[in-house]
Amino acid sequence: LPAQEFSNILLDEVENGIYRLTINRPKTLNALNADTLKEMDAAIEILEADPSARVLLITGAGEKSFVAGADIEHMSHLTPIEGKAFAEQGMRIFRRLETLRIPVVALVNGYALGGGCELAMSCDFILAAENAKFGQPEVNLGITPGFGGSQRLTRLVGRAMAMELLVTGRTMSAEEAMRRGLVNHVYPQAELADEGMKLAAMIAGKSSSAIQLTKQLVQRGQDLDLDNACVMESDLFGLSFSTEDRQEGMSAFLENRKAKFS
Ligand code: CO8
Repeated sequence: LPAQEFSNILLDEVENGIYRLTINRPKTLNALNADTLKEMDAAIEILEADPSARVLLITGAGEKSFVAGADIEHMSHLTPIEGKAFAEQGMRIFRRLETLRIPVVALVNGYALGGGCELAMSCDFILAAENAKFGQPEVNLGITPGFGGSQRLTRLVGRAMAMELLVTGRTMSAEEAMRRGLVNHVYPQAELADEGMKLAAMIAGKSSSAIQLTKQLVQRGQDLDLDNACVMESDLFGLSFSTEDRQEGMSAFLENRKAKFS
């Protein structure tokens, strides 16, 4: 599916190598249905095929919501088997995002509930607007999280707080989410897009090979025991010595100039 045919999301290259994916269903507060997930999958395909891609920003259309969850209207018609398939579809796409070779930054401009919180947690960075709200309210619908929420939340905020959030279904302010280690920074809503671009530009100006290897270390390493994770680190450290960026980065330091990465 080419980007021009998307009707639930927008994908644009804001600047060289900086892509922005906007979930664009403001009438439902950007709820995720199967078609939206399919388009997100196609967008990831486009990014994977573009060697000049450096960073992906993900946000929601409008000023009120990032993503208010999986689409409840859509889910209300699903059989148990279809529900499982829907969960698997989301799970696969969020994992694909999490393991995308370039960094992914969530710009949470409002509600990040259920599937929205799960989407944000699959990103490498979360920048939140002051009015953002995070939570996994599935319990209030008589269901469990289905896009990885119970697992990623527990890894990010620890077991006790994950249990509290999942069992009560309560929402957290952006400030609380930052205190608990979910969010990197909180900004006034009007500044969120600019701050996202600043971070993206900083990432795009650095060595893309070093950043890609670093992402792999963090993403893959967190599920390994320390011995194997450290073996992976020394392997990828060695691999980074094979790059032109390593030559340029070290020469620039020794020659007292700013590095120009290719
Ligand atoms: N799905 C579908 N429509 C939605 C959703 C949603 N998740 N959230 C909001 N909308 C719609 C509303 O129905 C409303 O539509 P309409 O104008 O036609 O009535 C419109 O968006 C605006 O919403 P509200 O009028 O409710 O706006 P408020 O400002 O009053 O409230 C809230 C905002 C608090 C965000 C409220 O809309 C809300 O509670 N939404 C639902 C949040 C929620 O429960 N999310 C979790 C869903 S479950 C989930 O995500 C599971 C993920 C895993 C799935 C696994 C696969 C099976």
